[in-house]
Amino acid sequence: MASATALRLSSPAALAGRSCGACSAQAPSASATTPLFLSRAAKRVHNQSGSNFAGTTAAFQGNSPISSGRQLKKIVAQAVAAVPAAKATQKKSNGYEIVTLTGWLLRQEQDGVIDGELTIVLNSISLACKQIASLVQRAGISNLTGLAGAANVQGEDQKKLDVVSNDVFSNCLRSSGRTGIIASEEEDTPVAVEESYSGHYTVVFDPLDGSSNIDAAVSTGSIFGIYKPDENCMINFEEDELTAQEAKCVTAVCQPGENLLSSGYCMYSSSVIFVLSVGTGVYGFTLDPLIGEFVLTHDKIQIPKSGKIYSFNEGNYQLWDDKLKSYMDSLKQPDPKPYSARYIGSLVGDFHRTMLYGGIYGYPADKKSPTGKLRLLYECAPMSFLAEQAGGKGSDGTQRVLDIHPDKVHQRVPLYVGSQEEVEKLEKYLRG
Ligand code: FBP
Repeated sequence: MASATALRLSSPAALAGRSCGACSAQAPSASATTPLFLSRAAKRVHNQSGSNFAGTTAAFQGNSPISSGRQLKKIVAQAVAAVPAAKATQKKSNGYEIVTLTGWLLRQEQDGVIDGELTIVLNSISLACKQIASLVQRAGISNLTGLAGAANVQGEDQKKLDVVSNDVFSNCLRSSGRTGIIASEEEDTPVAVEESYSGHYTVVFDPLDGSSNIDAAVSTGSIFGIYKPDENCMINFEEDELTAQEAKCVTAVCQPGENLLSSGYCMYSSSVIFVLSVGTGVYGFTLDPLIGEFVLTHDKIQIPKSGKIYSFNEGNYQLWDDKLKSYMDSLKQPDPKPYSARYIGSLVGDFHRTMLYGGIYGYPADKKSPTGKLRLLYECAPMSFLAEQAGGKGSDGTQRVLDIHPDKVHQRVPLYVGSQEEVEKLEKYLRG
């Protein structure tokens, strides 16, 4: 720093016409009383406090001559304190600001929560959901209702829209170039993606859940889960025989939900809502059909700790074991009011309501389905990941669903998911 004496000698003229390094504001024409020293000091205060140059210099006018560095520091501190703090240049909201899913994902990427590849995979999934939303909404007028005339690996008659949604989902994931292995509820075995360019994420999905509701235009949904690529399961298409490939694929997808990086669902109902988590809470985006974008509408969803709503297919009551029957009977005791029953028969619709209102959704094991009906990989694990991210719980009645290590791709497990206290209450009954 130049010594005080040198600066005192410099001519005010030298100052004239100089501009501020920070905001290029013109330095006021130097007057006899504003040596260079002062203007440097003024510039520093200006840069520090963001106040306008003129205002800062004025703050110095009454302070010359300066004899020491210490005196200068004192004057700078006073000046900073004296200069009215510039109003934070808050971008004036024009009321049109929206946070789209793409924008939100880029934000997560910038914050290092996810990488660029995962952003692309999630964007490709949201594109698939937009396509399926329009197909579902027009199913009745585009002859897409009814059966496809084939059965899936679980022997269930596939709906036309099951098959079409599966194609849409697979195509979007493949063309993202960032998926290594994909596994669908509608496909017998997971498949390795030859078009994989980088990222090589493993994606499991139920392209259209609640298909029994499609023809009645009652809410349905798509569900997905994303796992990080498993180095040991990298497919070498040149060398690996098909069997070796398949073996690696099965290994890659048979991971406990605990390893999920992200999961979510898209609900096709009165609104089309895309809900996901990338491990930092749960967010919901509603499709704005006018702009074709998912817009943030549910910021950091929290499942209420308890909720007096239960969602079970009580038609199976007689097939349940006694402990579960006594749990169900307890919900109907008026203390003071009994629980309310709500059951759409579509996991995505029933789960979405449970996320927002609280309560419990359950699909138990019973004499007809001894291991339950819902698939661990495509339905139970992704929903339990979301429930936990929203402060709720996902259980098979005795353990955390996310701890279950799948031993087959289409494994089924009982599912109880929703408000923490409600799931714990059920677990207590089942422990007896
Ligand atoms: P799909 O994936 O084959 O549609 O089956 C799942 C599901 O439809 C869930 O969405 C729903 O909660 C449950 O099955 C309904 O089963 P049920 O008709 O036996 O109550």
